[in-house]
Amino acid sequence: MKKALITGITGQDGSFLAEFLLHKGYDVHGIIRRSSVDYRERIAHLEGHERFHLHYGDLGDSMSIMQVLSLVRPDEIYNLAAQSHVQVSFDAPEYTANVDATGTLRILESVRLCGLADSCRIYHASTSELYGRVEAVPQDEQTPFHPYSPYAVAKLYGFWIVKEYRDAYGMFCCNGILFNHESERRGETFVTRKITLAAARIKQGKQEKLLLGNLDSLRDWGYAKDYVECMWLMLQQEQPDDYVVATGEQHSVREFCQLAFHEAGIELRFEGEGVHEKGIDVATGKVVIEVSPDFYRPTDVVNLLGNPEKARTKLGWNPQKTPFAELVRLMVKHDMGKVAADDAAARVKVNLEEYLEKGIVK
Ligand code: NAP
Ligand code: G4F
Repeated sequence: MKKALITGITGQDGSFLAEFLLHKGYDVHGIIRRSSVDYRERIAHLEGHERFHLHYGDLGDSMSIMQVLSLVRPDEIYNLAAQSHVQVSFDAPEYTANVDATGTLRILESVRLCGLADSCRIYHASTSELYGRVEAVPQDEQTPFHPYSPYAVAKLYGFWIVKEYRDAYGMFCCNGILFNHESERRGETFVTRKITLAAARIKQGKQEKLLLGNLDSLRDWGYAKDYVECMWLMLQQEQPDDYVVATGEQHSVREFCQLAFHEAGIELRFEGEGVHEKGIDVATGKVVIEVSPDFYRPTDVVNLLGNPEKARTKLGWNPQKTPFAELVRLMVKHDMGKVAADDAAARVKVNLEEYLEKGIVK
């Protein structure tokens, strides 16, 4: 039985990858951070599985990484842990560098120090943000990098240190240059999930308006569940290499809004430009989307489109397994259910409080 270690197992990708590897028969180990609240929603359903194990550790702490590595001695490591929010990296650039850049080095060097360099294969979560202020469209493995945020600069170090360990020590390590991938498990402050949740809340009368930043930004959005398969495929090849993982299709934030609101039952019309642009509910004439400069970034990456040809031909991976429209549909469907369920739970709580107050229940 193969053993895999996943850093970032509580995140969107980590949770899908853990399910995928359990299904493949792996013994799955994950590194989690200690927190004062137990927040492991995405992997709660896996806890108790006989081949699922969690260990405390932090990418900022070499000793904890060494400890877990020497205990588990994995065959494969998937290094997904990161401060992954681009906007947050402008507020916490030093922390982002420590986890996303030096944290990657800590994993690689710990593998060497634990004597696993010849046996352990490593996948590293690299990113399309490396293309940043893009020098060509679409982007592939040959396109020059031009990072354009503290996050991207930190991830650029991660990319090169993975390559360096491959060349210097002959280690089997791969960079997956993943374009944006989303899901019903996406963090709620990334733009797609912010939109699908807002569309569901506005439709159900729980929110008046959605405030967004740059509506013109273009992304190549895929489904996270499909992308974790590609991470695994990279580690099953004869030779380590770096691969672009993308759908090859591009949409704007505005288009994402239009489709998500349509799925929620609201047709949108956009009027105005820049900070004055508004999304209007055609049926009611109400403004449901406004632009706020609070969500503009000091430097923004605005034209990402990946060319997944290498992953398609060499790995046999299907970039269009879940088309864009299907991705938006499944996210909105999930969030319509979630908003309704949260509302029902809140009503039960209010009723109970009222009944207790009136002495109807004791
Ligand atoms: P995510 O949902 O934000 O998950 C990040 C994970 O990293 C969480 O499990 C988090 O743990 C963990 N983490 C953060 N800081 C840590 C630290 N100091 N030590 C240990 N663990 C730490 O991110 P994601 O969307 O799944 O992305 C996974 C990886 O792919 C990230 O490296 C991201 O930068 C990269 N990536 C993502 C995309 C995308 O579109 N999703 C595209 C390209 C690359 P907590 O739960 O404790 O916070
Ligand atoms: O959803 P986002 O925050 O994702 P971003 O910045 O592309 O980063 C994600 O994808 C990267 C891969 O390219 C990963 F490496 C990274 O870890 C992360 O998963 O923003 C997407 C676009 C940006 O141009 C942003 O300016 O949407 C624009 N946007 C417009 N309004 C907004 C908003 N982004 C956010 N988060 N919130 C808004 O209100």
